[in-house]
Amino acid sequence: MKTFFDARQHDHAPAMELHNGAYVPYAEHRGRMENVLATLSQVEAPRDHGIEPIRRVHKDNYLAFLQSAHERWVAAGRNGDAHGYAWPVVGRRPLNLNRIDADLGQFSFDASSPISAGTWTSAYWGAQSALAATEAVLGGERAAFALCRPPGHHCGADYLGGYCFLNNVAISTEAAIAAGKRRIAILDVDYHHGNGTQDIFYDRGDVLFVSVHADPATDYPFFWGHADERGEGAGEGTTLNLPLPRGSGLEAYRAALDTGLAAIRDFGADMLCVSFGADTFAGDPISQFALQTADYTPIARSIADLDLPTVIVMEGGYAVDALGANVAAFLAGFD
Ligand code: SP5
Ligand code: ZN
Repeated sequence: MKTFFDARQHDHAPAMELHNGAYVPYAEHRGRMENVLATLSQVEAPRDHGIEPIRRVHKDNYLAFLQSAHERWVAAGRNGDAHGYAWPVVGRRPLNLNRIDADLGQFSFDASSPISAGTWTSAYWGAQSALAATEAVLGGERAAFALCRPPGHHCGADYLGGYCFLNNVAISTEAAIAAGKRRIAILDVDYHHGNGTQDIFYDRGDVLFVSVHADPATDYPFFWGHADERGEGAGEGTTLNLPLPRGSGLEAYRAALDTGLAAIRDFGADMLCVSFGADTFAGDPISQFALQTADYTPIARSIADLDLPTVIVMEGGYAVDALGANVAAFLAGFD
């Protein structure tokens, strides 16, 4: 399968993240990609599609913030990675305070996504990898894979979070619509709910968002991903959340996935964008499902059986030593 990755996606390198009240090494590190790259052959660098396809998803004030946040952090006399510590819980008034700490709070929803010097560069080229995979599929490939890092599905039009800065699957979706696709299904099979993707398309009737994930009653991101979130306005009924309990293995997973696949068939999509996270793996250090490496192939095969042109973008997966094998097992289902 055509696979896209740019070496500049390694530049994003936060040192630590807040976890259970202490700072621990950042789980979403470059070693993840190195493990995958050692497993996959024939990885291509994306061409530069520019900023316009990113602007279809993200607001200009957020993009300006993301590009300058680390420089402003350093200019304020700080060391290390930038992250917020104060959030406007009720609403987010566009106050334009021009204070780095205020802006970090305004444009994020958690404290687990530090911005390092290379964050913008890596997020930009990760999005370009997603656009290159989309272009390949629009050009006639049956499926293509974007090895996105940083991941994207937690961030929204104007906020970051969950290790995510630019929403790669949303950028792919909007690029496909701009190129003439009419109805797109997004299937999110990361362990965590794709709250940013859901938010971006919540009122859209032309984009179906289906997610199988850990019940947010027990797991991050807690506030989104509950089964009663079903979209609004023109998007009423085009969001389908299929939460599963901790400990779920292949049998429970397949039952939920089959429900999601049936919804995608009913929707009549002309293209599929998959947010693939391998953090559903039994050995994942921050997640609690029980899938095995060999399970990813039949899961992917049943997705491939939809028989839709398919863009696959990388999301999470933190069992680094197994990540390449898990990705390869998933991609094998499309052979
Ligand atoms: C894309 C994705 O999978 N994002 C997941 C974000 C989850 N963040 C909250 C969990 C924090 C757990 N920190 C564990 C650090 C272990 N070294
Ligand atoms: Zn995840």
